[in-house]
Amino acid sequence: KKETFLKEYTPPAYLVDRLDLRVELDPQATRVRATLRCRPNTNTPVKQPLVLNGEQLELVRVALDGVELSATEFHFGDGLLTIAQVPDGPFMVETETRINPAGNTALEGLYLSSGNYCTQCEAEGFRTITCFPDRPDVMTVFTTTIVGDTASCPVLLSNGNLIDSGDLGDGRHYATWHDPFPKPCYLFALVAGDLVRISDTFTTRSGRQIDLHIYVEERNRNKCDHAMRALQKAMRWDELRFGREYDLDTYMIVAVDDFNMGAMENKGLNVFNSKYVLALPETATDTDYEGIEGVIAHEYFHNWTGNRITCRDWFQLSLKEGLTVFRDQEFTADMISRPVKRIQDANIIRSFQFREDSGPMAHPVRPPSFVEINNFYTLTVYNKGAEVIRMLHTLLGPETFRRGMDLYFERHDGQAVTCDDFVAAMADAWGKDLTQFKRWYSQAGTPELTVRADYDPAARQLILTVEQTCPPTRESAEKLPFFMPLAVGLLDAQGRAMPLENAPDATTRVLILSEAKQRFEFTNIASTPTISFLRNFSAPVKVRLDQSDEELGVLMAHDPDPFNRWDAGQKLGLHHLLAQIERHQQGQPVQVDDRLLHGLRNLLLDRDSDPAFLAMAMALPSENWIGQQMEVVDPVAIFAVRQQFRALIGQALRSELLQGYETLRIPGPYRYSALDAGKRALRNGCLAYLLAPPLDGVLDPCLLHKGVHQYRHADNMTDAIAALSCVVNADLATGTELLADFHAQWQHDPLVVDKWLILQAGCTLPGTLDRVKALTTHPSFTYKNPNKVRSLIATFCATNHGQFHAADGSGYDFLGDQVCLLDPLNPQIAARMLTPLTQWRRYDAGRQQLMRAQLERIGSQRSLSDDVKEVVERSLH
Ligand code: B3K
Ligand code: ZN
Repeated sequence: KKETFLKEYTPPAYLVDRLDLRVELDPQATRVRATLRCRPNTNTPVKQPLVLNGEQLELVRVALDGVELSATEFHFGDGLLTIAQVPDGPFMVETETRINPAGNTALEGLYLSSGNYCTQCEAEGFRTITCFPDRPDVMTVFTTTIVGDTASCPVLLSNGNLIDSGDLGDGRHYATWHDPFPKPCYLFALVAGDLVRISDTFTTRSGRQIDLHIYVEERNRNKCDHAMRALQKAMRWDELRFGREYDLDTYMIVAVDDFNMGAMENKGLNVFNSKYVLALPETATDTDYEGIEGVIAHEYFHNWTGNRITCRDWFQLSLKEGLTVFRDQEFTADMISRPVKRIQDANIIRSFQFREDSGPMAHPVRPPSFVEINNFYTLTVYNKGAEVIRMLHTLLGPETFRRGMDLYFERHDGQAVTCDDFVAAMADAWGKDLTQFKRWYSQAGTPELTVRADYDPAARQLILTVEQTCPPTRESAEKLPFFMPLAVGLLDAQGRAMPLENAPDATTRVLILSEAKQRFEFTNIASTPTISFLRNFSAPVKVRLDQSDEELGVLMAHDPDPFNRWDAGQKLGLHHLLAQIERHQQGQPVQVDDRLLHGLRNLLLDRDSDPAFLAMAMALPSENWIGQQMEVVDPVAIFAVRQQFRALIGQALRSELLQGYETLRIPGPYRYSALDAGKRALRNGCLAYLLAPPLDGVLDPCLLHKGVHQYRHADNMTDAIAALSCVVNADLATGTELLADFHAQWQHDPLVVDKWLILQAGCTLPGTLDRVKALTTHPSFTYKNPNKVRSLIATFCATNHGQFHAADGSGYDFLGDQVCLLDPLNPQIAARMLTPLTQWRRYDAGRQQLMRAQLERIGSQRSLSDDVKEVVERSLH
């Protein structure tokens, strides 16, 4: 594949108004007949040949306006079907192709999962089903007839409305679906198989009744309640918050076990990874419940942001993804807790997106080019893209932002548009120019702010001087200044919020930074303030602002902005962790500072704050975030010191932790609610500190017993897995025994088996790599299922830093092997697994060399996928 460039975009030469598909299912030889009603696009002046995409399919027949074409009248090869001579006006093309769903392990296009047929077409999978202009700016009305075996495929589904069905008398039956909304082919879906249907309804605010159907395998019939409730909540929320109503009469969700990502928003027929649908208290954790609610909502919200208004080309991916992530974040904030959700999302940006932004895969929210688009479904496009939308929301304010959204829907419904179109609607609603703001779409890298505070008591004035820089990235060495909102508050020595002039709520001022260096004055400031900078993480940037432990203590105890209250604790933790990592590297013993212990003790004694917030405030900064503060990342030292901190904190705060553990117990049976989930998180956080293995290696047996007891008596997966995880990471013998028990109990449930794999791959006791290697041949593991691969391989390579980064390179060697093994099966997953190696430049010379060697080894494989090749090449050059 060649690199594709945004600047080379040209409109399609031909449009397809209607597509009639007839798909006759067969595991090895599915026959697809397609009828395309085409017409020249008036936007393209010169007459051109008709070029359709078509890959991995056998072409049986091509006809133009009813006449079969001879071999000289068309060309089929290199992924394209070209017909040189087509009529000037509208015309009809028919093709017949044959495909092999059973042989499709890449899980793109039409494939089988547990014997059921399903499809994944985004981004460019439709071309492996039939010949078609596979680009999102060709929007077509689809009519799809599916023919399948009556016995093995009682259910036949596609987008839109069922308009016909019947028996063919030969052991087969058929169903015809019509989708009245023109759509790009990436939103096409087909599902066929032996599934059961769970039904409910939703009445829209205009009084239309929508049928809601969730299709699952029989064994999962009882696990869909939470997903159904989530869908209803999302539908209501989008009406209330954004005035958006559902448009078809039926909304279908299908859960399959084999899926490359979380889920897919196909029009009227979402296909989901079963991980984001199925839940029972005894099989799913609070985190799973929250994830299901969020992903169901995300896919539902795409119906307006993605489907009704779609992307002109794949460079505009963030148009739908950044915006839809913003929408699902807002939804979850309303469902659980706004501050907690904000902290989670900011953590994702800082721990993972910042790292992507500083590595070889760094790209702007709108990438200027790509080889394999599947490699650009990234944290930058999704999560930084959502931060960009959030900055607009902060700049415009909620009402103006809503008017901007309304304008966007009004102007572009039914169109395939660009990020510029979206920003233009916002600019018009605001009445201000957003040209500079759009640099967020074209410049990669994380801006770094250096903040200086000068307080003049005589003048009662504070001057904040903010300088912004942005490191060079592949697409540009020199960066122009970004335009961003900086929310700032000031606290006095007692921790009281100081009144501010020009602050909408009197205590938080939103500064607008647009220059490389800018001064901001705060007048009438009575005493030396403590600065609460970047409240609510108002821009996705790194901040350098010197603050003492005392100042951080004030913020930690009193900042009315929950994000900064949490962040002050993180900064305090970070400060001490980094100091001790340096000591550790010099061979000195690790100590935990009293101020940190004091802060943590206060959290444990806090009976007023939201327990979910306290649980996050209790957690030490992630290994990834710590690593980003270091010139040369020392993953083993980071792990060791952080681990020792946890053990020392567990010892020093033992009685408070035990007390927290006892008092947070929730009476009665498990129920998923944000409050209960928060309590469980805090209580299990206490348990994790108590069971953190101490330096001398012997854990108090009575503490270990608490973990075993909780595991054995839990009535829900959240508490069971939390306890099991503590035990597995504290004591090898007991952990192994409980893991065997867990497997015996749950081996029939694939999603629970994933958890069993995750615990083992994440185990921080020595020897994990050997156990992971052994598990690759365990009957409960298969390379063909992406969830299994992520659970075992990605958990070890991307989260078990202490062992993956073993100085002898054994972890890197293992990952090299795994990528080579996966690439021929599933290139998308293979390329994802590669991520940890892309970071090689961040480590010491020895590790750099070992990681590089693996990249080179992978790169030298014969017949490497475009997916893996692109990541390897960008990483090495
Ligand atoms: N749009 C899909 C992702 C498709 C990924 C293709 N490699 C899910 C989502 O973002 O909602
Ligand atoms: Zn999405």
